[in-house]
Amino acid sequence: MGLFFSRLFSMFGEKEARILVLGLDNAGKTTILYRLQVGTVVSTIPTIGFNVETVTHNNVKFQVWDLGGQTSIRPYWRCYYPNTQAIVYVVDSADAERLATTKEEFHAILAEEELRDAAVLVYANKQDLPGALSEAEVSEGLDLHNIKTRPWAIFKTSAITGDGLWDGMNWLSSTLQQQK
Ligand SMILES: Nc1nc2c(ncn2[C@@H]2O[C@H](COP(=O)(O)OP(=O)(O)OP(=O)(O)O)[C@@H](O)[C@H]2O)c(=O)[nH]1
Ligand SMILES: [Mg+2]
Repeated sequence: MGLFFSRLFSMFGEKEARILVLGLDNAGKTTILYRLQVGTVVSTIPTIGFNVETVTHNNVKFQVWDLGGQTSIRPYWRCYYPNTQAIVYVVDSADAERLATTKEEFHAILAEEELRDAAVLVYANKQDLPGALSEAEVSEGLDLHNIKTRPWAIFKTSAITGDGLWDGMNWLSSTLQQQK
């Protein structure tokens, strides 16, 4: 039945995509999910487990999985890897101290066989905070330019003001629509 509906959707041009929102704890993942889904800033508590919501944008129906980023729960991220079309990797740009840690987690994700074909959208989040690293600094910190085998992009965002979030989703929807 699920397959029937997904075929029916694709007949009308709507694509479905399963995406994972990953990143260290406190990066802003849950705030971003609900900013996209309900359009407002909700108050969050650290995620233990996951939140999942549907966001439809530019003819793509995204099933968005927001996973908890605390050190002790990062090992469980891999349980969610199968059948993932894209990773949204969220960085707290105001947390320069943990840039090396977030790079390490990011590269572990890129090395996962199950995620080999997943597109990568990076949000350099919390740009509204004074002293936030620039998009170029986050890009360099994550060594993004060495990614050669899959589509990737970085956008500077603020989940509080909403700036940049939809620019990233525009990129993601057009990137996924180009894939079969
Ligand atoms: N100033 C500012 N604060 C933000 C932004 N995004 C998120 N926050 C705040 O950062 C804190 C953590 O946000 P969450 O969305 O809960 O972070 P998370 O990545 O889901 O954290 P875990 O669930 O623990 O992995 C909250 O107090 C948010 O309001 C942003 O763009 N700017
Ligand atoms: Mg969360």
